[in-house]
Amino acid sequence: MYNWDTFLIPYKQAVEELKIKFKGIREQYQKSSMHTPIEFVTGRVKPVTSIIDKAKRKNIPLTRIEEDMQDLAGIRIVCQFVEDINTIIEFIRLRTDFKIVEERDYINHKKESGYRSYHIVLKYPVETIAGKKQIYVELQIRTLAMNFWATIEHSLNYKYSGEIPEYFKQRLQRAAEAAFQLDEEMSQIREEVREAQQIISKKYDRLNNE
Ligand code: 0O2
Ligand code: 0O2
Repeated sequence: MYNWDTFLIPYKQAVEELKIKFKGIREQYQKSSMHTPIEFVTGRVKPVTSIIDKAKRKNIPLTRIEEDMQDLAGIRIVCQFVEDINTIIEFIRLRTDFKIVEERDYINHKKESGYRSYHIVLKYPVETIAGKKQIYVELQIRTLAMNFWATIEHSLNYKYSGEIPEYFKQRLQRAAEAAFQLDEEMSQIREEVREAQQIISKKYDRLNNE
């Protein structure tokens, strides 16, 4: 019997550490006068049932999971504007606490489903009682609109066990285009939105300091 709890400890730790790091960045931006490119950060370790399902689907033997399944640890960074995604990517490329292994641009090259997101696979060092262990972590960076679409599509995929009826698939593709248009529209008025957000944030700071 495979001891999943023990196997997943370093992944859990990596998710917790990276969540703290990215939330820290968000807080620093919030306290500065700059626009915050991170709206929120979530993280998860892939549930064991999903690991087993994916391993079966992709013919990955259990002994190869560590190497061949790169999203056991996942971090999602959600932004307001598409431009924020580039800011985050540039920022991640400059960091020295992990190594980038691969980048997948599903924003300029959307998936057939309509899915858009920017994926970065990292090798992240975790300190364990047996020494340093390098593990893969998948970062998904996307806008609120992309996240909305992906969340809905993910639940439909779950409902239909990955076999969404053609009729819904087409509607989802259209919805993905609508989300893309929404991102474009928002980008065009982003300076206006940013100024409004700065005014609100200054007002809250003043109230909190009174
Ligand atoms: P704050 O003040 O926003 O940082 P956790 O263990 O709580 O850190 P977890 O379990 O990885 O987080 O993920 P979870 O619970 O899905 O969400 C993490 C954070 O993202 C939570 O904030 C949520 O409020 C926030 N979040 C999730 N979905 C949305 C969303 O659609 N919109 C917005 N604005 N935020 C969202 P924190 O970390 O508790 O607090
Ligand atoms: P979950 O439930 O999100 O944890 P794949 O070959 O597609 O299985 P691969 O090659 O490991 O995946 O990497 P990829 O495609 O870069 O990233 C896979 C992850 O991206 C998925 O994880 C999803 O989180 C997300 N994703 C990719 N395509 C879609 C899509 O069409 N719709 C939605 N909603 N999400 C997508 P998992 O393994 O599906 O699991």
